[in-house]
Amino acid sequence: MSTPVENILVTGAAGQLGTELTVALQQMYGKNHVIASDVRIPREERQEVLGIFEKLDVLNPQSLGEILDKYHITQVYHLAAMLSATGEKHPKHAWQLNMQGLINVLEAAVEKNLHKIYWPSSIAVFGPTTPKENTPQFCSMEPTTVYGISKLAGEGWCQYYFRKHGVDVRSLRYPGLIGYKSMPGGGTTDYAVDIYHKALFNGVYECFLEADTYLPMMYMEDAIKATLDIMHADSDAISVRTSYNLSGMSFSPAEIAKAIQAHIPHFQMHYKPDFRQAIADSWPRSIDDSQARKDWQWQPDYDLARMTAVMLENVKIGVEQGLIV
Ligand code: AKB
Repeated sequence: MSTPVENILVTGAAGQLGTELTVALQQMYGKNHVIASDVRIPREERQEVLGIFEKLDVLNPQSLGEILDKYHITQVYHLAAMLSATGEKHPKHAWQLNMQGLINVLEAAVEKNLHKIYWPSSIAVFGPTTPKENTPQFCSMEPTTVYGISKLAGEGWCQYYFRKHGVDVRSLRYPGLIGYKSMPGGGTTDYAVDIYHKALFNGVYECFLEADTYLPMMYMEDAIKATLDIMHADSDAISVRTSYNLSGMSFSPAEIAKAIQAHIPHFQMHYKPDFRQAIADSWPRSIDDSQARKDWQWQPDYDLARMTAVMLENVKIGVEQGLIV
């Protein structure tokens, strides 16, 4: 029996994760089977990377349905969302986009009998009443940001559609994601990407978090691996239908600065905390991801030192050659 052809739609494909995930999916399924979409038409360089592209507002269920039909889509990686820091500036729109967008995709999954859905959650689902160190899979969750509230509610919706309608939706609680191929936008963990650019080209960085603010983080290659691994695991192995804790590394701004100074000794860091400090303070310092390790054999490959070496080398090449999209 031959395996059915999978046609994949990625929403929010022009974002930091979407850009890299789209490329990884193209390598796995073939360029003609991956349709990138975003609410905005990306710059030409990024469009070239994304391949087949459709402008799509996930808040419009009719447009979503038309694209699903047009390309005979069988799986959706639904990434379109507003992140924590921007969400605090536009709380109602963040709620609408993050919640209604997800519900539109889950409804379409039922109506069109889609094979699988991927939807990212975040460490933002945790809050001040959550244990900060080695945060367990199941614990008190009282998020303080609109983004976190929407992710926690979204996890509930995913589990509901799985139980009630049998939608095979899978999800990971990403920590801050760090990669060199594309820039993040609107998150509290974004400093950990920006710092490499400023270290290389200015020799100094002003950090919007305090020196000792530990946060869970992950190198992009690990995040892509985790995403593809959970999506390819046997359905029976997925015991968590809300979202899995996922851990790569944890570090503070002072520690990433020290890791950079091992390569660029004159690099200087200054601290000027802003409103994002309160968001970071409400999140865990480290994550227990033993359930993911047990269920689908998750294991990260990168620590801070290894990631820093790769980031410094590739950000330099990327910026000089205009490869960062
Ligand atoms: C953010 O900072 O908002 C995101 C996240 C941790 O989900 N990177």
